[in-house]
Amino acid sequence: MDETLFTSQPIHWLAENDKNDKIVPANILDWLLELGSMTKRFEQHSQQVTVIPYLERYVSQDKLSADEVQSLPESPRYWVREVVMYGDGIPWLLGRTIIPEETLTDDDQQLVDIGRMPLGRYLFSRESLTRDYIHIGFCANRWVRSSRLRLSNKPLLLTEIFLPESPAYR
Ligand code: VNL
Repeated sequence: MDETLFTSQPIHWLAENDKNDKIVPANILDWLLELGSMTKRFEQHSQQVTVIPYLERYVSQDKLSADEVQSLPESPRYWVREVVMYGDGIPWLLGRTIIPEETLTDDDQQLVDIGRMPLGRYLFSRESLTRDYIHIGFCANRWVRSSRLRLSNKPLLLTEIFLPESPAYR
């Protein structure tokens, strides 16, 4: 299985100076800069949030985008997880997570085995979680964000595309 949910259109990233409400509508910005778990935020807008993994496998660096290569240390293998997140059965978000193999030590090896558990439930329960940055962009006419996080200082990269039906656009 070589398919990705993230191909067809390139993501355009905004410059750091463009992260303001003159460029990005204020209600959208508030979603994109959310510091907590997107699962929890979505739960405030639906009865039930579900996650269906679409792709979960190790890949070599040549399967990553140029942005991803730039954002993570070189590694022999990376764990890639792509999911669709639904609010009450409606697709709200595409999530892509890239984890260098070196990040998957000790407890954090569980990350390859979380299945339908939303990733945020794991990450935001870890005391060792820190964030380096959030980048904002768009892809076709959907808003996107990318966050580099660390578990005990070991990096991972999350990219989230907000689908048209998501409450971020209301
Ligand atoms: C997942 C869930 C990933 C929600 C996400 O962004 C997200 C996941 C990367 O379960 O993999 O917002």
